[in-house]
Amino acid sequence: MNPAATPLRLSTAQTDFEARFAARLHWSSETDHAIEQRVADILADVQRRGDAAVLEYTARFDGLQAASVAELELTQADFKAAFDALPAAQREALQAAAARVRRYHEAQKKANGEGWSYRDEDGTLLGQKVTPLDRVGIYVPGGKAAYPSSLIMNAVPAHVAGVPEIVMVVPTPVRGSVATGGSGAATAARGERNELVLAAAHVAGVTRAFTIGGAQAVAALAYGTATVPKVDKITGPGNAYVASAKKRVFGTVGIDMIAGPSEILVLADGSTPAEWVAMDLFSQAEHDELAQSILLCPDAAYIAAVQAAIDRLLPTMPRAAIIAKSLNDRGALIHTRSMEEACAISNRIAPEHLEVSSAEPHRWEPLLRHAGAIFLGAYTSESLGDYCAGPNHVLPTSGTARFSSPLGVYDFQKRSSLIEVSAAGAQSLGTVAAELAYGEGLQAHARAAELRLNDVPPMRGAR
Ligand code: HSO
Ligand code: ZN
Repeated sequence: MNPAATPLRLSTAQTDFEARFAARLHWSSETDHAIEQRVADILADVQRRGDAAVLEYTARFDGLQAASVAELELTQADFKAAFDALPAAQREALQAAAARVRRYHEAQKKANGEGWSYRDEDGTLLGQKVTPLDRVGIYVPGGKAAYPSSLIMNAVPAHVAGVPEIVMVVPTPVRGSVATGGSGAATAARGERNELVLAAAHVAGVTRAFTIGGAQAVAALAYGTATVPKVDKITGPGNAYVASAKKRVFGTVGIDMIAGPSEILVLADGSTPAEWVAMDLFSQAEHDELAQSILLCPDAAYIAAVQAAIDRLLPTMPRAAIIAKSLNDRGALIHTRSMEEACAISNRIAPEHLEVSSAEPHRWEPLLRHAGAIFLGAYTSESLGDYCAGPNHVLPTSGTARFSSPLGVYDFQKRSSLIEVSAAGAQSLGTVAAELAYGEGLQAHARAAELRLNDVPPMRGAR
């Protein structure tokens, strides 16, 4: 009855450690060919037929019948009504989370989201101008993965960046009629709205919202329809269809990362109560059977204590089955020779979430180079970061923290270079540019530079 969870036990001292460790980390994001094909067809259809195609797919896949896409639009008043209808504790929690996430991203904008410039001695001005995107689309999944916290994490940085229009899409399937054509649904049925998501839209600064989803919603945002405005970038998580659609529209619009299953790596020196660490491992495992929870620790007795805590706590968890499958298939408790070795292994994994569950986290932090987010000390449960500490919870997964960063204000801004050459600057730069331009055989370039020299030389290579 009670599912058991026994993550793989490994020790860096064992001779086959490398092979077994590599096998455990392996994860392939195989793209299903059939899905790719269907998505390509949907994208092309929405591009061709616009609203009519969006309506048809929404009826077919979500069972939601509407006479027009305009009928599927939600208003700010809908967000506000959903917010007002929540219990006070939930309203306050949403507001507290949004306020902390806003403050963090405002600091991020101040630190590295503003323009800059400098002048050469001859008066030439060089700089960089930072501007927000005009319009972004935020995909919010329907069903079990509809997280109001994720909406906050996507919309707040966009809002802080100064994006004037944030368009949310969120499918609201009619119960029991998914993919059946929706014949039983009433006209303009409202579907299964997630009130907490709408309330989060109220606190996060979403401007417009449509109750559409899937590849058809991504297509509507990327190409625009008569009703859905075309956006410049689409962010937010989604299922395989949404991920495939986002990859395909990339180039027409910007996209954020394509996230893999959630991951947590705990580096423990044995000083944190074992139950705390066990629950932190559960917290990511409960997201998804494919999620990965790993403990690295130099203390064998502590590893045994964590396993005992897992055994004790698992039966109390409503999502025990998902947690057990994730820990059994992908989890690991790894005994290392030292904390230094644990840090080195963590760097090789480059985890999405890294907890340094140690009495001296600042001793180890300088050794840690690759991680989406680093949680320092026993009190810093990753879960606090998921909701309300302030930093973004959209983080690079599957080792991509080696080369990428958390979602941030910078993802909703772009930079333009600024150049203003003075009359004096044109003399020195003109000579350099002309020399290189002649070398490339581009006479017009050379001449554009030379015409601005005080002493215009004869054009080289002229016939
Ligand atoms: N840990 C997830 C985010 C999340 N957790 C949403 C709870 N709700 C991915 O980083
Ligand atoms: Zn989480």
